[in-house]
Amino acid sequence: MSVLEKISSKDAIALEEKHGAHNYHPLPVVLSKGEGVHVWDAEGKKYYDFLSAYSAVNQGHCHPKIVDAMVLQAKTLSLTSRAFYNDVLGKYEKYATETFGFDKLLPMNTGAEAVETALKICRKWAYEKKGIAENSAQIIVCENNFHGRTTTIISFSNDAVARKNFGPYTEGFIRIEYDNVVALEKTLRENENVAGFLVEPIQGEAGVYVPSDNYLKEAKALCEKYNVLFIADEVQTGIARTGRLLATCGNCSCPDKHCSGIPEVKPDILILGKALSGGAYPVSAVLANNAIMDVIRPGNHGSTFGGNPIAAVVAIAALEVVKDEQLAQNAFELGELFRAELNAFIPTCSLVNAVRGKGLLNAILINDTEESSTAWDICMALKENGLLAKPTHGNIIRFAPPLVMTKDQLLDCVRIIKTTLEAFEKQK
Ligand code: IF1
Repeated sequence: MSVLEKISSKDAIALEEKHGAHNYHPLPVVLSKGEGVHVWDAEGKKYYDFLSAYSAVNQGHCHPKIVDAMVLQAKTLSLTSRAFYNDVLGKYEKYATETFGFDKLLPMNTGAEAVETALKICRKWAYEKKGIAENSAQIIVCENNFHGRTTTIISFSNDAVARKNFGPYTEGFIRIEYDNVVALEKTLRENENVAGFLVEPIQGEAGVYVPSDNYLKEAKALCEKYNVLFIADEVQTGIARTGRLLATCGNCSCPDKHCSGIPEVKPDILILGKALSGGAYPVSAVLANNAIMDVIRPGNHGSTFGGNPIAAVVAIAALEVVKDEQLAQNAFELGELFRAELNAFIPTCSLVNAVRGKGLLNAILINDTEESSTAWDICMALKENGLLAKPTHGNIIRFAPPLVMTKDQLLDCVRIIKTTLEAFEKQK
């Protein structure tokens, strides 16, 4: 029997249970195929994917343009390391910096690595450009942040499960309330060693928490006033997810009509990951202008895989798909429709308190406690009815389908969500 012989969902789960570390508690569904907005389990049952690998698969599963680019490059040249040049990295860097409006890009692989990279750049900038005394730079972060899993990143998390017993923790971070410019100004005023402010434009893990309208703009203005770098973690919100190319959309050149006229918040440092590759490959990046990025010199930072030829062509293709298929615009329009449909339904259903979000990054708040299993139980029922979503906390369900969804498909999904909630309410 070969190692990859076809097995049942039950056996696949048993194998992971026995041989894999138990660092996740997945929904009991075993996926074996994906195409566009759909995935299929090992028994052939078809589902709508309403998680999109936590917003990595914005362009849809196995997008042919991205897959073709990847396969061709994989057959040509996959990895050189940065000890040598390769003939596609520069093309990608030019294309991505032009797309997002920055001078330079530093390529990494995962979101957490890109966040780490941004923190290093910020600290070095503080010592070499701002004139903060060595080892005393502080970076402001927000309560309930999620930026990844490395030792430094969990050091400034306040999620007990993510950080307990992983100490000692990295110093140099000040945590303040999210969506609170008064707290930000107070911290900036009282501490002259602040180098940067790291923020998610919408807090994903916190339950798709959308800040007040002017929060990011005002926070950016405060950062300018105090000569502090505004660092936007758009790993989850970026690449059209929230109905614009970036949730902070500033000087971008995307053709999306919803992008113009929206208050510009141009981060000093932009962090991207996930959908930068359409989920085909781990590709992340940090973007900044020369005055900041030029503090990084040979030997200061790097990665064996960062900027490899496959990553470069995959990212180009993934960004081209976003532009060609106007995914920001589609996410904007379908997001409005989704929230309108659910807002009309919520008064009729005692199980759901609210829907919130932007573009196709949304969540419903379930009328139960954080400790309850209600959101999980509803996700199990949704799965039975052909739609996959995952709770974040016991009483919040995140809804983030691929952005290549059509209006008819979205309405079909709304129907599944409504009928599932209605049935669940009756049986409770
Ligand atoms: C897990 C959440 C999503 C991110 C932001 C950096 C990273 C992430 C804003 C790190 C990653 C993921 C990772 C995944 C769960 C997840 C998540 F629920 F925890 F919050 F997406 F909503 N910045 N988010 O959201 O990127 O290193 O993973 O590539 O289980 O850790 P990564």
